Amino acid sequence: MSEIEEFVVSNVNDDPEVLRERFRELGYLFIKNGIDADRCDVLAKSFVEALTPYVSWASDGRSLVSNGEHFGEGDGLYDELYPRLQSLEAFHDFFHEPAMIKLMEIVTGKKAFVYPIKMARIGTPGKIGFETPPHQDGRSHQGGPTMGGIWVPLLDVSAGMGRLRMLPGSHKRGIRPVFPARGPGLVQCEIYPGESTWHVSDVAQGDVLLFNSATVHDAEPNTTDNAVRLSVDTRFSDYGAPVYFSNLEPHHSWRIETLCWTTIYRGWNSTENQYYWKDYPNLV
Ligand SMILES: O=C(O)CCC(=O)C(=O)O
Repeated sequence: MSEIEEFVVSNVNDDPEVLRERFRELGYLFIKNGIDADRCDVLAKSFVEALTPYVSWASDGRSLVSNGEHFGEGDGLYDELYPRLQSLEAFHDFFHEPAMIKLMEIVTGKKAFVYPIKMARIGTPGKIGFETPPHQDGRSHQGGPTMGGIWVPLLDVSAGMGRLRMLPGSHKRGIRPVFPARGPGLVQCEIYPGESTWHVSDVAQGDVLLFNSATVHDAEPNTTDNAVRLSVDTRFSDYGAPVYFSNLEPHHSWRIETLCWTTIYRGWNSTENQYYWKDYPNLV
């Protein structure tokens, strides 16, 4: 039986050494109002436009509803819609803004390198059992101990909508064996005896979660009638750490033929965040 505690809250202006020590201890940082909520709002609006008519604004104008067909990663409708999100320049730029890099550098204590692979998550209801299973990004992204994950809700996420959960301290026990599972990644890692307390909270637009590559995390099921959870995430490391080649390709490009950088970059205004990793010194 698992128990739930709220995330330990951090603030971007806390002493960086205190934050790093907390990260070392818990394996994650939950930074309240870590980035400007308006930036999330702008990106959410572009996403919703791209997801029309399947996802639209609820009457409160601040949350989303699913209109009809529910879909998860790998479903036909997902494969049709996902390239539209991946093609948005603002989505990729989002993680290269100075405020984002600053958060990553709290963790690394050094110059950060943002992974090229960027993930957008559209959590519709009606897909119970297909939510993100407990996993470690160190395995899925072949990342070393200094790789981290950064996850940002583009709109508020409350209980029932598929909140992201962290297993505090789990990073201290290394990369774990896995077995097949449903949901993103298709594998689930072992949870060891005694690991029963998870951390999770309602999160607001602009909050940020940063987590160690070995921290076990998963998502709760979206049990709402029609609320959609929208979030984005990527990986980062200290500049110079090895970056495994699969992270240089667009998310889901291994399955969706139209997902390649040439197609994604078509229509972008700037080349600044295109192929920016070409001179990275440690691609493996
Ligand atoms: O948003 C999700 O459901 C999955 C996110 C995740 O697992 C990650 O960012 O590593």
